[in-house]
Amino acid sequence: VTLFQPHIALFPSAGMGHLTPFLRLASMLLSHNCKVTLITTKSTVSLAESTCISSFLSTHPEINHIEFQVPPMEPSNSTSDDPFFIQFEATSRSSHLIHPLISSLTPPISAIFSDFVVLSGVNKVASVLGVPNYTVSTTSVKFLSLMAYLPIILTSEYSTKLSDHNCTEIEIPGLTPLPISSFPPPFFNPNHIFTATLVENARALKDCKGILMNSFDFFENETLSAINSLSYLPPILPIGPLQAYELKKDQIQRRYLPWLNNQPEGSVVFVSFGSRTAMSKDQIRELRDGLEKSGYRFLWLLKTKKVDKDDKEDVEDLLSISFIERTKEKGMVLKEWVNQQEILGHPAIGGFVNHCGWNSVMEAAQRGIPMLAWPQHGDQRVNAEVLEKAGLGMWDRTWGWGGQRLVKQGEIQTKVFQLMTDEKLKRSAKKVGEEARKATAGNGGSSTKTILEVIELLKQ
Ligand code: BUP
Repeated sequence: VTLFQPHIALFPSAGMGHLTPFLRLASMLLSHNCKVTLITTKSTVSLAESTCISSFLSTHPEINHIEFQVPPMEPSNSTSDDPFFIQFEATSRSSHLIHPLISSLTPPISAIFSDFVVLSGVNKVASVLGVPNYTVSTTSVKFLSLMAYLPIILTSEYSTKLSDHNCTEIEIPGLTPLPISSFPPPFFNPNHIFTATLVENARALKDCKGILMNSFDFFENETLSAINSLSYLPPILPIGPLQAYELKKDQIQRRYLPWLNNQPEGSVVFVSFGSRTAMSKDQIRELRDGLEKSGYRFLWLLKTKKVDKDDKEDVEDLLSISFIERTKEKGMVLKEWVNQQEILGHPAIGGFVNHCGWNSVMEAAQRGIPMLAWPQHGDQRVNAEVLEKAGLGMWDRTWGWGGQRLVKQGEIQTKVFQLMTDEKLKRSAKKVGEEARKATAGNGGSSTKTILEVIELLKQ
């Protein structure tokens, strides 16, 4: 008997935050006996993306890889110089062009799993091919519900509200009110490419088959029950936290491992602001002094540029040789790509200072590591609200968006101390970890059941 093997085409968008959940999903689909085609753009914005794609493919030679040449855009007077936003827009505008690349594959495609950012174009391709398109969300359910409502929020009635300084919250049907201070600043400008791209794709949400969320029932319980009753959305399908995939041993650099292995259990603060946060030099110095004054051991992933290829400055120049000397027993500063998931799983890690990129939040959730959230841009303030409510972490709303104001060393020192000593937080974070592992366990976990049901549907 030959069993029908669903063939799923995965189409992520730009940046590690978008690529990572797709690769994790690809690996999961392979383990459930699906055939996978991975569509990536011919050139990527960051070096991390291209390195990651090639090492993933060399570990999984059974994956069919298609490179999609995104046609160059007219040089426009763009509302953003962020290379990731520009790539979002370019990929979004040309996403319908993947049709000839996937229309004659053998076996034929059974479904497309595509990024929210390319949804509108991919829906059209899916409909011509007569297959379902599932959106893979790379953010929290709460932020997704904000994006889904964005076309309505940007109508004139809401725009007036948004520009009224007395208005501090916005109501979205079924959800607890969202503070306006958590709205990504580009949302106040409907012409901003980030906003315009999201609005166009938000309008297409209702036409996809379902939204696969890297989240789990326990973590966003209230939002999940509310959102599933909204008629303008297809089913929301929590399938997370998505699990790390295996890489060949020689592909992983682990300079930090011997150091981490020598640190006492739960003693190290891990500090990382994701793959595309460029912190100012002044802020980096405050963070350096705050960390040192906290007295805790630290592993710090330092970045000064949005795109990794441009990040060339030495750690010593940025932080001073005397700091490196003074803290060499207590701390390690890295300016390279690490295996974050592995670091978070190391017993020495006791707390995580992080920007709240959604992948990082799910990785911390899975391990029950308490977080000090320091959101910088985009969905991150909404994500910080979510993780605080779930009991995974804390944050100080007065720190503002990244770069909005200089957060002083004393404030950082105090919060790091709280992060590492709050026993109640440790217990609630541990509980989150237990629930995350339950959700992804064998056949009985809620997230496992959900993805298996989707695969089953594709076999029919
Ligand atoms: Br940096 C770094 N190693 O050195 P997020 C990141 N990661 O494994 P972002 C590493 O990249 P967006 C490194 O574990 C996570 O899975 C990290 O995604 C991994 O944040 C991913 O956390 C980064 O979502 O993207 O990069 O800021 O802004 O799109 O959320």
